[in-house]
Amino acid sequence: MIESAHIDTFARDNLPPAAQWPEFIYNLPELKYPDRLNCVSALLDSWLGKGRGERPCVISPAENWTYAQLAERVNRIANVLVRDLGMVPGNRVLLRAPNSPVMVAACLAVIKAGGIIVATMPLLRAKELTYAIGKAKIKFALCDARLADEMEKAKAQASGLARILYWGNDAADGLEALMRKPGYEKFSACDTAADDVCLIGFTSGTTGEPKGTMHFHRDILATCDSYGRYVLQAGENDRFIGSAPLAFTFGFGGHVLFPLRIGAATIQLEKAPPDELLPAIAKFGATICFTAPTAYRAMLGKLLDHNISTLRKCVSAGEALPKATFDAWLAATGIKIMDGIGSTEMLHIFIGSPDQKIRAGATGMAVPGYEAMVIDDEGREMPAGIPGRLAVRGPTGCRYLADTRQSVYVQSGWNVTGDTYMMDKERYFWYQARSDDMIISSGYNIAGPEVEIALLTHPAVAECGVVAAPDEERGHIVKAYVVLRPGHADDAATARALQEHVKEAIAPYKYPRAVEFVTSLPRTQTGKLQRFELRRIAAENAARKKAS
Ligand code: 3UK
Repeated sequence: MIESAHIDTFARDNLPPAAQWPEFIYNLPELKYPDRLNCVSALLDSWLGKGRGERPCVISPAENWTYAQLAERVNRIANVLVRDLGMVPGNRVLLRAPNSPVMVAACLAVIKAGGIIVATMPLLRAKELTYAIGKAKIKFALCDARLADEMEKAKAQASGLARILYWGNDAADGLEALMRKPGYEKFSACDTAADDVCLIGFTSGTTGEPKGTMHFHRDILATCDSYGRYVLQAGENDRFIGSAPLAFTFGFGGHVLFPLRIGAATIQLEKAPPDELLPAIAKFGATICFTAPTAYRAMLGKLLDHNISTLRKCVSAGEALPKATFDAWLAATGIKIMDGIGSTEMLHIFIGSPDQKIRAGATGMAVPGYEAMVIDDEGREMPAGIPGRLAVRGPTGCRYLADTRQSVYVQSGWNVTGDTYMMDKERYFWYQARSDDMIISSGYNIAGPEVEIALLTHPAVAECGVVAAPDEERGHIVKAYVVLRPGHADDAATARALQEHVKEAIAPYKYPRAVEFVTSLPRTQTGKLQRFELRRIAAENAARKKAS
């Protein structure tokens, strides 16, 4: 271990025991980082040294900053953190704001000063904030003043949160006022170790308490130098846009780390639902878009109203990208959506394909720098063509903050993501389902997402979720919750048409025996379908029917 710069050793003290770490591999020359490394020096300050300080860096509806302007904001916030708040290296700092230039600067400032960012989704409530504050022993928070309510409630409930600094309210003791102090324009980066923790990302916690995943300075660069460099292959003139909150590592990587690593520009939108993302792509001339499959689907119907001719690459992650969505987007825009599976534990995408190698319907191949395989329940590697559990390792990996679930995600040195995959002979990985989304009906194993993909090829279907519903006769049956496109009747005839459609698309025994029409589907703040919620509703329904 390299000597840490952390004075507050909490993160290091709460790393999982060495025996439970995944194996890390650094098999690309780019991944051999120096022992002393502050990733913000590499992402931001290095560009000023190379005379590129005047290049556009952060673009937003309200203001645009060059690299030099962002660097100065970062220095000013870092000085406030250290001199006014008394932050020391290793302290955790909670960040609460919609995506915005200041949010980007705040994240980088904490890391530059040797702190650890804990970014939180704007929609989180006091209860969830309190959990993060307690779990990560957070002392300081930087918060957009518009989100003060829940922040103050959390402060009242949580112990240990010493100080919240707000911005955006013109307060005399607010962040901006402190930033203006003379002498704050310069700040030399804390001399952190490459393996000092700089980010704790909480998982969205679909079941159980959220887990805090810990990432080092070198991990931040490693995701840029593996996925960013070899799969995304963006250039310095690219303008990145996207909808994921920076608190979701998909968004932090996609719209902050990847552009900064190559000297490109990032467009920060506070809110980017599909009907705002399209005009923003047109307005700001975005060239690379990061968003979820549902957003691509929703944008499909509105493409004609916007000129998005600047767009050249589209990345999809968070959920499987159905082939129907890939095909329709390609037909409408000429762009092949780059599917990629990533996770909070792995920091970013570890399976995906560069443009030239994309295969419609497959997630892709192991990202250079990563190794992936499919294993059986005993951990044995499965040959091509047999579905099993996905296992990966590479330069990033799972290290939970004080959590016994570490040994669930990491088994024999491999990160086991909880997804069922099949690898083909050419080493492309084909998504089947989350391992717990497999439906067992009359002894058959049916992957809910496979039925969803089949349903989505029917013109009446806008969105759908397929889960197991309890059934006396068969144990469980396949049940589809369907949101219809406008102009289709939510009646028995449509339900039958959808059932017939599935029977023709995939093995007939997989068809949904029950179809229920709904107006929307439950989703997490990261855009994922909450199948467990649908399962709960389906179970409740079944119980009610039985009782009546
Ligand atoms: C699922 C996918 C099929 C899969 C994430 C890119 O989603 C991210 O992180 P989370 O921790 O969830 C991880 C889980 O989500 N998943 C993600 N992408 C795909 N399933 N195809 C995909 N393309 O179950 C995985 O285990 O919220 C994604 C980058 C950073 C991220 N944090």
